[in-house]
Amino acid sequence: MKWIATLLFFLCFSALAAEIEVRQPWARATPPGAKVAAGYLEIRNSGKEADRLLWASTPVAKRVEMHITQRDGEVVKMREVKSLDIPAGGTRKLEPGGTHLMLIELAQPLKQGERFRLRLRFERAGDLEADVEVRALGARQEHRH
Ligand SMILES: [Cu+2]
Repeated sequence: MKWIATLLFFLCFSALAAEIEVRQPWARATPPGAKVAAGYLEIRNSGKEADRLLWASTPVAKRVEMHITQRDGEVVKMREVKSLDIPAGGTRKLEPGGTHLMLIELAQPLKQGERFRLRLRFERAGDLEADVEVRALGARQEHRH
């Protein structure tokens, strides 16, 4: 009986996790001495319920924040948010000039061509890991804090 319960739990959990898919995770390479970097990815939710990204972490930085970008006239400002909604049946894009992950207090600069692990925690789907590719320093527009 006990193993059946365990098996059911495992099947339910893996079905749920499969509803969230992380696509094309990447980060911009950083100049020497830089202490922050931006990370981008697409989160696809194929489930019937909305989910939320609650937390992220990586071995290459002390902490990871979720930032949204707001335009106020000529000024572009960034603001930390505590979670990101992922609509049911939708895709949330984190991209340059918009919502992004901010890697704070990098252990060392990110070099083009390197890869690192990123762990993401979702309210419903639980924990997922992504393999992030570091792209060229000049990739797309510049982004300031
Ligand atoms: Cu930011």
